[in-house]
Amino acid sequence: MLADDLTIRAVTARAVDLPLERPMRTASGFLPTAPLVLVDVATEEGVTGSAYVFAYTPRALGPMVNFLANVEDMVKGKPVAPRERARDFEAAFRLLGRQGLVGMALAGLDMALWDAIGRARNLPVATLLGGAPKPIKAYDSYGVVDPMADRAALEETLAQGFPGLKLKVGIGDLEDDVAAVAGVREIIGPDIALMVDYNQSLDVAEAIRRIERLAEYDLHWVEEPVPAEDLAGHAQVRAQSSVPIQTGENWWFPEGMALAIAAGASDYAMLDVMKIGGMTGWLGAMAQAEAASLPVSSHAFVEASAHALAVTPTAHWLECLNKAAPLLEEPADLKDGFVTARGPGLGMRWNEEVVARHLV
Ligand code: SMN
Ligand code: MG
Repeated sequence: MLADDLTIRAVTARAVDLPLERPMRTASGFLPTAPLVLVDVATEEGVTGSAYVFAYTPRALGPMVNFLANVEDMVKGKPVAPRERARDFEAAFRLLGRQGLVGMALAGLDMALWDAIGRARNLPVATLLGGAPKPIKAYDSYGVVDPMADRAALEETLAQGFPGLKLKVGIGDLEDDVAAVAGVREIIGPDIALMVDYNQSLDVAEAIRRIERLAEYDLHWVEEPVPAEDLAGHAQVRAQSSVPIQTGENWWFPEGMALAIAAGASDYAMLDVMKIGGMTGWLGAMAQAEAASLPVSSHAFVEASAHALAVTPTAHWLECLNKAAPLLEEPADLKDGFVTARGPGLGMRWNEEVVARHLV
């Protein structure tokens, strides 16, 4: 069956709230669970495409599920052509704007469409996009870390062969950051890449002060030191920082990335396949990154990002933050700290028994 034969029959969205194996504390809030919207697009031909998006808070689950139910009639009977559907949505929601829950929900639909094409052709999405699945260097992503209490977990990360590790900082004062970073660096040794994430919690002056102090621990990057939308602030911090600045998980669509590049806001780009506009949005973003020589890492969404990074010319790191793993028949293919995309499609099939237990 060829993908151009596929016609959308139905869109189903379900909300689940999944306990996290490692609940995540950040300087901008605590995430005890993973609130996810599962999107399934059924076709007339019998193939179903599936993907999930991350709502950050269970309060956003209902509106996203409702919104997807409300757009079903816009795609019903139309071809499974993610770029065309994206254009339709762009036009239909021009007045409303797509940032926020609308864009997040539509990204789930976009990824499910790409998945359907891959399944119909029995090819991984990475292959559809002109590449092939390949191992992508991954780092293990932590929340706030207490080096003493979390020692066993950190040692497990090392035993798994991860070449990098990220922790959240900024929840207390600079001395708290130093204690965490120094403690983790001592446990992991000099050869593992160590990243820190402030989750937008500082102002420019404080960010410059803290980064200067933390630099001696050989940080691979400092992430979102100031509010994500403060592009000029990020550029100011970057100009004063000896550590590379990472931002991007809160860039909305490729257009948001273009503004950040123009502002010189970041040394690296961390794309969130949801906020950047699904796989279709990622393609626009990765072309900008190539033109600007920006190394691209992924944010969450391990399974879809492994496909996206496999075709990204400036691919850098994959964030291993495996929020959906328990819901999947087969979890992401992680070996020796590298993740390889799984097909066909995006390679995700729901474990319906687990889904049923966590439906909201
Ligand atoms: C993050 C991820 C998931 C939820 C909240 C924050 C994050 C990261 O900033 O980089 O992992
Ligand atoms: Mg982050």
